[in-house]
Amino acid sequence: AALETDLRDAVPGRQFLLHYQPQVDQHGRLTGVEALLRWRHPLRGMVPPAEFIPLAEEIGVILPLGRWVLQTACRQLLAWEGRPETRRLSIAVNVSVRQFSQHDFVAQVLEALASSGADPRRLKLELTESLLVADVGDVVAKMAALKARGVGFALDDFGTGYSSLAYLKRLPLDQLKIDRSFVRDVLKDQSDASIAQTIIALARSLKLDVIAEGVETREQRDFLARAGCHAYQGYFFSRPLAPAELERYVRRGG
Ligand code: G
Ligand code: G
Ligand code: NA
Ligand code: MN
Repeated sequence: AALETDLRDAVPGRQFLLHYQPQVDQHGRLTGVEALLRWRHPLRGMVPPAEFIPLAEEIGVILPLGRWVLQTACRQLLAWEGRPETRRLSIAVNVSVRQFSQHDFVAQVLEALASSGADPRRLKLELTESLLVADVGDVVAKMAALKARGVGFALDDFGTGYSSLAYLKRLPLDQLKIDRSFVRDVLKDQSDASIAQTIIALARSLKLDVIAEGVETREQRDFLARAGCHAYQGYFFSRPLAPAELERYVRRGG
């Protein structure tokens, strides 16, 4: 309950901040980042998202917070567009079901883009399969409206939810993200290896990009590369970084 009060009172921009985790291609070159929310609590220190996102969803704070995340990511995009070494980076933003389900969600995203002046083609929204318990027609319509402006979509944590392939076919997605629970034991567990290979093959046949998250070792990366996955995110490349750290990472050349 104390955490709940603090969450209601926390001011985005003061206690919340975004970190950015590098996403790289087969050559290890940085192509974009995933924005990850951090809560710097005045007494508790850094509270991990797993501890406050579910609570923020439950009490509705996720709505103003999610709006702040979109605005902040778009402003960051514009700042990076202004420098040659970061101008091509994309930012992937996590969108909660509750946020996406708002009737004005499309307007919120367009407003964040317009007020920042960021290029919509550099913004990617990460959705989860849990969205598909809602009205799929509404989901598809919102996605189509944003895609028409150039915004991209990734399906996060793919394989952990309950979505059917029939739904998957209807969504105008750009990318599948292989959940890190499959990547973790991909070298030790034959089922995880098969699942990862199947997701990669599925993405390829649906003409979607595929990225693996939670890549922690060279061996995992090599296995995924052999299976046909050429985009990665994980501690092997970098943990999530504050903006200044990300800029240092870029200057070092990854
Ligand atoms: O950073 P970390 O790996 O601990 O994040 C844990 C979870 O919190 C992930 O599932 C991630 O998708 C979620 N998360 C991180 N940032 C955001 C955000 O800005 N909005 C929403 N809705 N979820 C986020
Ligand atoms: O899917 P989701 O958006 O929840 O994933 C992002 C989360 O995964 C963040 O909390 C991030 O800190 C975490 N993460 C990123 N890379 C790795 C990794 O290589 N290993 C593990 N265990 N977690 C990671
Ligand atoms: Na995510
Ligand atoms: Mn994920």
